[in-house]
Amino acid sequence: MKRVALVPLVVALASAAAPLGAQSLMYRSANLGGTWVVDPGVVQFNFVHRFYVAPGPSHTVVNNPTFTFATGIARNVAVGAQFATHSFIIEGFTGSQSSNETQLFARWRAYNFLAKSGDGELGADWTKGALTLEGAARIAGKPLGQSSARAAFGGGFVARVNRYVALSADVGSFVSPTVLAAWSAALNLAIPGSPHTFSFEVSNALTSTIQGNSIGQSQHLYGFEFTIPIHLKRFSPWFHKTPKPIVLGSAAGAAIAADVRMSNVKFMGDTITIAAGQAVRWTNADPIEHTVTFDGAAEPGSPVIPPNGSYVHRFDKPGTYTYHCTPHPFMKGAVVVR
Ligand SMILES: [Cu+2]
Repeated sequence: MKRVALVPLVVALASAAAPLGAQSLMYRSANLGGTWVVDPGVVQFNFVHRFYVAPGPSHTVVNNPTFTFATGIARNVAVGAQFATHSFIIEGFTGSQSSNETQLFARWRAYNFLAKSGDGELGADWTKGALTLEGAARIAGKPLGQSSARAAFGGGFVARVNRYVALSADVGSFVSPTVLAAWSAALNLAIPGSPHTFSFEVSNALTSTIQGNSIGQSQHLYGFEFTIPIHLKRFSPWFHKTPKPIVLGSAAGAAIAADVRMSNVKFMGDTITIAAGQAVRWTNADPIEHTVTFDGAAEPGSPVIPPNGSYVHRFDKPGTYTYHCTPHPFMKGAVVVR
């Protein structure tokens, strides 16, 4: 009964989290998968790095990375793989020569199915304002290399302090008195002007897989996670020669009194002076998109200017018009109209 009731809440979260795209650490704690599903045309790359320092005399630093690759294959359906080294699960229990752990998965909004090991996770979360609560019910076909299936449960929260900073914590455990619960606490950061999120983490879990996130170790591990959604359409310039020039905006019959090149992610000639009734032309010489966006919406500003595109705008009223590029807010310039 409870599970059924959770599903609509998950769908509600999905739309709330959508502006941040793919998997955001602003809506997920370190050891829970959340309810993210990668969009088609996007490859999600997440990198978790955890380490601990072995006791003396060696003080060896032992590293435990987990890589996630996933992509959307349809609306609300994603497939992917996680690869972890130094897995406790493999190392400790199966007697395998390799301590690498690979987890293949398919995710349908709200449900995760693990293809390889017969593990599964039902995830749900609930967001209200600055708070997200998360829950997960997991089943492991061969937990810890043993033969009988065993259930695990996890729960956690993310509290967003503002748009860019959140705190999160979670706990997950197999239903067993002999296995230590896994926990995490993290400071999560959204990187302004980018789709990336970053976290600093403390946890007692070695690897970020369903089983790894259900088994705690005696030592504390420190580390970070970096989430990178890669939009495949960004790579199209690799396969196309110089795009044809296009002109956006309009000089409305005015003379073009100044040209500003956008190159090396800068407006070249950051302050220009024109007379009222004259126009300015911006030309994008970079292989990436830019905008000309006026501070305080003093003028309408440009749409996205593609590589080799230009934007023309006429200024009728004297004044100082400062502007920036929306994807690259550190790109700044000013037009002085006399
Ligand atoms: Cu830009």
